[in-house]
Amino acid sequence: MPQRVALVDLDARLPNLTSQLLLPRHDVLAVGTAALAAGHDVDVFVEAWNGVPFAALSSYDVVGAAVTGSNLSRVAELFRDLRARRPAVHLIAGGPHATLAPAEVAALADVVVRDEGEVTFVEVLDALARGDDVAGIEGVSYRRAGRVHHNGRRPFVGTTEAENLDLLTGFRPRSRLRQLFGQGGLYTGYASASRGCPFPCTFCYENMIGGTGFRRQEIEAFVTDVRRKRDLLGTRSFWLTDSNFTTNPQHCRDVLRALIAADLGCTFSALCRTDVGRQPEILDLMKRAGFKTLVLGIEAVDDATLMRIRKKQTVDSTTEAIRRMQQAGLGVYGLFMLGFDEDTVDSAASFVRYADAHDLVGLSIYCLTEYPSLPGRTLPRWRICETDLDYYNGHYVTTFPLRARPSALERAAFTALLGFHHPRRLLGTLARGDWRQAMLHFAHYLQLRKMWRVSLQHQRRLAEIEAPYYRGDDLQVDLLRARPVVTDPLPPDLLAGWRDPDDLVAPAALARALS
Ligand code: B12
Ligand code: SF4
Repeated sequence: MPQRVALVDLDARLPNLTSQLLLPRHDVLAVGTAALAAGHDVDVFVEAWNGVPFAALSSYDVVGAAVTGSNLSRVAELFRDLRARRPAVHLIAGGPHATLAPAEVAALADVVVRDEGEVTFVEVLDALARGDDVAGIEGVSYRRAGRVHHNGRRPFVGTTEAENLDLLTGFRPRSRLRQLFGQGGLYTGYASASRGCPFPCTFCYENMIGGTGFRRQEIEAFVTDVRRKRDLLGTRSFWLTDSNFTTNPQHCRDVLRALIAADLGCTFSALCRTDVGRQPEILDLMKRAGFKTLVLGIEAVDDATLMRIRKKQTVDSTTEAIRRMQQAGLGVYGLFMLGFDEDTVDSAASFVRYADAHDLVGLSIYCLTEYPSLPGRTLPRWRICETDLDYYNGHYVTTFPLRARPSALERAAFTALLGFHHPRRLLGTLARGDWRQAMLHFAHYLQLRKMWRVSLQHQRRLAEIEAPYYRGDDLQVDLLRARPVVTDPLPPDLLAGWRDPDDLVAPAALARALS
């Protein structure tokens, strides 16, 4: 029997630097398209596009939601409310945080779909329709008798079909003025030419979510996706969701040639690594296909840090790549990471100096993140200072830096970002006739002011949390180890086969001995 399904994409509670891009934050449309093809009756609600009809959701058999760290509290609230209103509704969670932390997400959903949703979600729907258990379905986690069970991982899916935009029930495009003044941003299209990231960077969770490796999307479906979204949204501005658009140079060239041939009149931004600097043909094709900005993971401006975080690039190779992208007529937007043990309050300013020296069109600074419910990766879990996931969007400091107080590091990050995107720079960019960059600075500045107001409160909260742990700017490591903020041990049902050799959360006996 077909299930009546609603798939929901909720924005995060706190503003972040990409809030102005009005688009689904996760690919619920891909999941909905697969469920429709399997014969279910599906509606997709994207908060930024067709809105979420909260009151009507309890009339569905199944409600699925995408979960990131930063929107988890909103999904939890929605699911609690739906459960109270209609106990029989089936609540399914998927998306990146459901993949990383299924035990945590299983506390709020009946079934957690890990990794890609297209095949697993359909199998879950079919099982629900038959009244069967999900125990035999690969790629799901669920609670039974007080314990979370994780079924085996499902192999990644290959090519998927172009997304069905008719699923966006009730979507009425708004004028650009209503988008800007009513929603604080502009519709942005998105599409992916590939999935997966084969790189081992320690600080990034992408290689654990999208899966190590590389899967190409079928090119015709990709171009169809762009065309359909352009026509529906009336936007020509696209964000490509590939973890790294140029991972496979041959596929990348084929995609770019197809975009040039389709002549869609769209502009694109994509995430890239510095390797693209060694691909002059790709850079040339990008320019011809309508690429304006490449978003480059620069991360750090010293080689020791880059080596330690296994980024597999050097400062010199980055600088050379930037030069070549600019020579090809492309703007470079830099992404930097803050919070490594080498970092001080001056690190954020050093990113701005680097960005200025190399004429970047924009920059974003992300604070190193570890998750309270997961084993640490770059830092152990006992280095976490903020446990409220609403702050986990990379802009707020959530770990204890070794050589700076958390509140001071967060202030330094915002000061640097606000300085780089300050309106005084508008004059220079306007004088050069660069409207696009002037708009970017101005939009970032407005958004950063919003985020700064949140940060001021957060800095006060951090100052209280950090007070006992610092002498001057130095973290008292032994004290923190003895009395960490995160005290819960990792649950035994964390995720099958994933153990943390570095989980140093202080045993109670050690804490007592030092108190
Ligand atoms: C592109 C991208 C964006 C785009 C989103 C555009 C879009 N529609 O994808 C933009 C730039 C807007 C963005 C913003 C942010 N992002 Co982002 N983003 C990504 C990136 C690189 C790719 C996402 C993607 O499209 N993947 C391809 C599609 C097919 O996968 P998907 O969206 O995950 O959906 C599949 C499955 O997750 C699952 N699924 C998804 N939803 C659901 C729902 C149900 C019910 C089911 C069953 C299944 C299911 O099925 C889908 C199809 O297979 C990922 C990294 C990655 N590789 O996933 C980071 C990533 C998801 N982002 C992340 C973050 C932190 C952010 C920001 C907070 C950053 C910021 N400060 O601006 C914001 C916040 C977004 C928000 N929630 O408000 C983190 C999330 C970490 C976490 N633990 O949750 C990631 C993992 C990056 C990282 N290295 O840590 N992001
Ligand atoms: S930082 Fe970039 S290259 Fe490294 S794992 Fe994340 S997506 Fe891959």
